Amino acid sequence: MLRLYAAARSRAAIVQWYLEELAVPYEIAMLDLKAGDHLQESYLRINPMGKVPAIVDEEFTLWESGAILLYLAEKYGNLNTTPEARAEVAQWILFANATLGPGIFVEASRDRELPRLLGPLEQKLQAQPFLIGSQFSVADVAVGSILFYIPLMLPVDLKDYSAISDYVKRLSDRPAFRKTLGNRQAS
Ligand SMILES: N[C@@H](CCC(=O)N[C@@H](CS)C(=O)NCC(=O)O)C(=O)O
Repeated sequence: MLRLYAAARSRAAIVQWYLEELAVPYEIAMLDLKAGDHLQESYLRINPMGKVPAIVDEEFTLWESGAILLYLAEKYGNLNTTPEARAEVAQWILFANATLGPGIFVEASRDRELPRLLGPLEQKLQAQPFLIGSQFSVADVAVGSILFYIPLMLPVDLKDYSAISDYVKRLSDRPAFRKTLGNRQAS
């Protein structure tokens, strides 16, 4: 069975949300970061960077949440097979992890990046319910997770971005989300 290496209140919840969406059977290996479980030799063999999440799926080991989301979409999801469609999905996952997250969670860049990044997202979500047209996809898991974290972790009000707020609400109503990311005590 696929094993997800996780820690309380970590980005592993993003991967867990997608596993639930896909109804892929999995088990969780919960690490205690305060106790340094992630720096033990046994875990460094799984992720030499000593970070969660990581997965082991049969014989295959993978770390970095964005790479894991892409892998799960490829293997268990209904990812479109054209290079263009797959690249669009990769674009949103990389945007979430390399541009949106750092831009907003790093205090030094927040004031500059927040309107720059949320403005176009707001426009997109005014025009369509999900990032890639009318269908929920792994792109929404990646970007939606970051958007969900913003008001939880930062003194940032999304009231000027009503389409983004509605989008986060739409994602938060999904059973798989409620069971994982939405249940912050468990995840
Ligand atoms: N870009 C990585 C970030 C991984 C990461 O920083 N994970 C945190 C938990 S959310 C962690 O393991 N921190 C422990 C540490 O850095 O010692 C991903 O998305 O997987």
